[in-house]
Amino acid sequence: MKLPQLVAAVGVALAAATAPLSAAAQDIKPRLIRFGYGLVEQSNQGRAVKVFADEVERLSGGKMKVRAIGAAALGSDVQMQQALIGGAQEMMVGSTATLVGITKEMAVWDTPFLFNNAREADLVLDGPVGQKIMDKLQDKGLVGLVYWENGFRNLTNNKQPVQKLEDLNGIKLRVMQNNVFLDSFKTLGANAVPLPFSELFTALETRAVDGQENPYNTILSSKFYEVQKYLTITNHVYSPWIVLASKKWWDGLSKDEKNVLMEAAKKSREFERKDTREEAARALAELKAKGMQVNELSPAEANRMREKLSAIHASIANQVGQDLWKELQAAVAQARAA
Ligand code: TF8
Repeated sequence: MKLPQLVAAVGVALAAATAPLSAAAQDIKPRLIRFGYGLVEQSNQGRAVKVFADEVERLSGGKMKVRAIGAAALGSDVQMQQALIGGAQEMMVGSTATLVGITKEMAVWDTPFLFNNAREADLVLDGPVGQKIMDKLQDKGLVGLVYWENGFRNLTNNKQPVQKLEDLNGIKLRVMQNNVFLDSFKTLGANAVPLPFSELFTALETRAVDGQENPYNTILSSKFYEVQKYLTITNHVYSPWIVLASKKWWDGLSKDEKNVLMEAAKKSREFERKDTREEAARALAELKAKGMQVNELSPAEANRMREKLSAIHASIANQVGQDLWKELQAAVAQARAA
């Protein structure tokens, strides 16, 4: 190779490396992506969907457009998952917990007290075990792109402050639609009722249920403080969200188009986790200012709750298989030691 040719070749290689997504040169068609989500636009979920949409548009040189549709206007998590599987909707973000009926392995994320902090969650979710579980969706017609943070869940209700385990007796508590959440709260003595998130506010308002559990962010953005008096800091489980695409649709995309979506998804993940954690750090004070009565559990009561809930572990392990359960435990131990 002569010197000018070499210089040219290096130049091309450099250009490719520094601008891997220069949209014009790529195999990208005009695409309209309907992206559904359950929370309101003014929420950590809504803000991150906006970041994803902007990134997709930027990286594709304006050819790929995301139409973000929030507040469950396209349906509950479960309804949207079905629309993705059927190919009637392209993308969504929602709770991993609502996917357990489709991919049973997703139940591992509902293990009470699995993670001690968000750092552990990030390491395990973004590591090989998180990927392995995400990949299982493909057999069911869904493609998982990234996990976002929903967050550590806390308990609210309208009956009484929950100071001890026994205070849960008789509380009619809305839970997410899966057996782990149902069993967890039955084990704790609550009267657990599965309901889609999209029906929750009304159910609380009309007192069809007494309480619910969600991260501070959601209690704030969904205005649950308007219809709930008591908040108990339980941090009983860390919930991920997952960004999903319809496999039927995804399989018809070019490599470049898939890259745009993956890059944008990763960017949105970094934004979303940071934004969620910042909001969570100030949300409790805001909820108090809005009139919620907040209490912590004494260490002894928190331990009783933990111990009761460990009874659920064996059934989750049975459901997802002992091998995966062991892999998960090893990954958590590794993250904890890191
Ligand atoms: C729940 C979840 C919800 C999410 C959301 C609709 O309680 O925590 O916040 O599923 O995507 O249902």
